[in-house]
Amino acid sequence: MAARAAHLWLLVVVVLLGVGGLARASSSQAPPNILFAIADDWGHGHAGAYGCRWVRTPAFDRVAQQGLLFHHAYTPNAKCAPSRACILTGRNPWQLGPAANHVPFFPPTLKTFPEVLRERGWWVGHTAKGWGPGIATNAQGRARAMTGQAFNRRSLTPPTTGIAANDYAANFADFLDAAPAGRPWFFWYGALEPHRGYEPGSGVARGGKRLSDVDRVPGYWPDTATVRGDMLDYALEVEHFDAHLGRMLDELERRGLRANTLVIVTSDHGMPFPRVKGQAYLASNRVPLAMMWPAGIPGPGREIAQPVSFIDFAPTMLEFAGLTAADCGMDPFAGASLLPLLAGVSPEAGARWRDHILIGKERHDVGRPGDAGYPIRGILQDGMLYLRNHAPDRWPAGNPETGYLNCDAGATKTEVLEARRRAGANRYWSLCFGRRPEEELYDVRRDPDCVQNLATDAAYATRRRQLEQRMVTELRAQEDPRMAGQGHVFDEYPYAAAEHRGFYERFLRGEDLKPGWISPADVEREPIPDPHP
Ligand SMILES: [Ca+2]
Repeated sequence: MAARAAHLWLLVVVVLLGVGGLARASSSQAPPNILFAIADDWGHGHAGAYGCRWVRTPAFDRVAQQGLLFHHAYTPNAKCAPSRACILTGRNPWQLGPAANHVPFFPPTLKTFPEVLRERGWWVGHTAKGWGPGIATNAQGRARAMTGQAFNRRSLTPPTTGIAANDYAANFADFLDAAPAGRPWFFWYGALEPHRGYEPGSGVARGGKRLSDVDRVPGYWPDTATVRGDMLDYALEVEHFDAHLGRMLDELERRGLRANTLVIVTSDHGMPFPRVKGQAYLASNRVPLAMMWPAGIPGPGREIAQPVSFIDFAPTMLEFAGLTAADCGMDPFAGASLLPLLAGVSPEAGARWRDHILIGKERHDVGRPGDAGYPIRGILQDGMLYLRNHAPDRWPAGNPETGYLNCDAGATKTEVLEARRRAGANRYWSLCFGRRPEEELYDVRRDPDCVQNLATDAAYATRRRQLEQRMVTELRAQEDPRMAGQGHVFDEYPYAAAEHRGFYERFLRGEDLKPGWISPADVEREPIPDPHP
């Protein structure tokens, strides 16, 4: 079996080299080992390799310099569980049934690529956060190891009160120590940073940063010391993730594994700040991505401009293993193998690569009547982002009277909520928490913050219609239930955490539901006049 996989992999390389006319041939004789490093809530651009000065990421930069840096990598869904489900299955959220949602019951019939690799003899493990939050059991009701065996025994004294005690790099070393000789391995480094909460002021006090280091505050938050400080606390947590990645790269070097290990570094979605995580704007879905594999990726230091999606990872992994989805019981992929981009983009391969990205979301957190979500579908093509809000009467970040549950508590959220309470209205509050029109259209090259909606601008009418038609055509081909008038199924799938199911009604009846991810002060006590725009 292993011999067959290696043989197929070589064939793939030979074919690609033939097509691409590459600088040098691959020396790979076997599938690579794979280190998949995924931060929790780290936004695109916040790395030295992207030119950022206020977040220092020497390990990520090293991977980019010795491999590839991707400029247009996206998750289809900017929330932990659905984003990770897309990675693991190679399918878009609307193709995942209940797993489109955050905190779902993951369907027992939906297989993940690490489960396949494990079946085929790979050594598969993870540390900290794999898929989740939610509940994943097999048909017999037993817990599934969707990212392999857990390695969490090693701990450390965390540098701040907001950082986890898991010694990720030491746990990776334990995984390598336990790896059987002669078998390829796959390791999922699922850091818990830079997820909230943060130690307030830690970016300055412990990171030695200055508020003036932040080169730009996005247009949807006020540029205040509080917001800048919050951004620096986030930066410090990104640096913790990166420091452990650096130790893991050193470990590979020490063990002589560097050459034939594919290292992938990314994040599940954008930063845990208002209007980013949990939404569908450019900063929500665009993620950092770098890959390195000295023995297999020619032309180190290349930068990749093609749009890639998380649905491309699973097909890539199976190609390394010499398998197809049909071979191993996975549902058909919506994504495509990244091998043509890894091998070098020939004009032919470049022309064949996709020209757009589809995004979309259903229910994230609870907090609306009937546990309803906030359904969005979107398409990004040629620098334009088109969004269709399928239930614009609902509140995009959750209802005010339950505390906007799809936005984690933090200093920036508090600042924006307080500003509206003082003045009765506030531009930042409207952008972050207010209701939205049915259609949105942004020129993301000129307006990366997506604050100038062009959907009703006559000059863009043709473009808007083209994008909408393309999006609907693609979604129909992918059998999105919402395109067939069946979108209600996503609201009807039960929220897996029973203690918070039916949240809205129970909270308003006065039950103490302890929603730990928001602050009691986030809850609005007075009705908010916010007519539908
Ligand atoms: Ca996350």
